Amino acid sequence: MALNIGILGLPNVGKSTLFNALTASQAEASNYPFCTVEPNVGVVQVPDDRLQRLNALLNPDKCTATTIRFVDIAGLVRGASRGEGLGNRFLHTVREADALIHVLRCFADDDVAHVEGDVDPLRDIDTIETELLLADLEAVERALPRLEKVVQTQPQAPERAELQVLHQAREGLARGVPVRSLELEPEAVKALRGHHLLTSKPMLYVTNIHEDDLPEGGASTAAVAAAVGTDRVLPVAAQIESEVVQLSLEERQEFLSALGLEKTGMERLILAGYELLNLITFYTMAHAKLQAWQLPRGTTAARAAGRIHSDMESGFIRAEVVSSDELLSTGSMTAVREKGRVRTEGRDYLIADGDVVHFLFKA
Ligand SMILES: Nc1nc2c(ncn2[C@@H]2O[C@H](COP(=O)(O)OP(=O)(O)O)[C@@H](O)[C@H]2O)c(=O)[nH]1
Ligand SMILES: [Mg+2]
Repeated sequence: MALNIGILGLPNVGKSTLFNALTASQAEASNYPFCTVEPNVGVVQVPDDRLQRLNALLNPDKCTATTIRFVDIAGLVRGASRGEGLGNRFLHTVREADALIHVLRCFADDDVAHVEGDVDPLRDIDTIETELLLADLEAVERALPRLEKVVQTQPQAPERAELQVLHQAREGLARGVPVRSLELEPEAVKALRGHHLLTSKPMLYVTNIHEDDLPEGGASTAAVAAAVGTDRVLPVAAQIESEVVQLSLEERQEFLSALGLEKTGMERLILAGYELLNLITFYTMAHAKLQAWQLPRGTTAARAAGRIHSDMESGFIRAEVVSSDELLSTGSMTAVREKGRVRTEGRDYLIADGDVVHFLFKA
């Protein structure tokens, strides 16, 4: 169950260039707005230093990193919610995403047409957000009549709460407020989940900048940060990134330092995605297989076991836990056991980032 991140934005902003840099695959990066009918999908291994060090220490037969699935979503233009461009076809792909990356064109290049005429990332945010808002408004209005009917005939029906939240969402959307900004109670968020509203998804903004504006991102990135919040913006020079991934690891590091960067755009994007979605990584080592797993922060041990196998959640007995820092500094699994550093935790223990976990369960 890889995390699914949709990359969207106006045509010619650099989505496919970024996608290529991320997946180092060969998605078509061309100058035509509607060239990609089938969304391009790439699965990327999450870079993880800790996993590499655990691998060196534990020497398993197999080592598996977590993955993120990126989808390059083409066809979003002004009027998409009314069916312009690829219209509803692309909206469907957006609905399936866990989170969205909005790529903003911040580079000037007369050879690359801009569908809206000139470079203006704040206007572009507005254009795309409007389409997403309109699509959500339509989805909510389509869902309301059925729920209203149910609640009218059965005032105590469980749909009552859902109806209430939908009204709240509609009211917000009509005022131009995305669902993610409505500050809904967790129960309300749950009630809305089945509607897959586009503006409820966490959104990260990537400003696609000229390399001269690295590493901070220049005036355009600052303007976007002021509008959406600093922690939701990541400056990336997509063109350069797509060249960086062609280099050997050694050359890459040299090239990045020359640009004032420590990590590639892919690494920075994945880290930002983890932050945005509030994810942690934990590890299991069983049957000589070391594996990293993604988890929302605050997940219990029993639920975490269920991520691996449903039998492990239903038959959960206990978890033996050691932090990877402890394990790495102590030097071996046997040594941490001898030192009594392996904790026994129950089903409600909240898994921490970096935990190495051994689940015991009744089969
Ligand atoms: N100068 C410059 N050109 C870029 C940059 N990123 C993308 N391009 C070019 O812009 C055009 C459209 O890029 P593409 O990734 O296909 O955009 P998409 O329509 O958003 O997928 C291509 O010719 C790219 O080479 C950039 O950072 N700087
Ligand atoms: Mg493209």
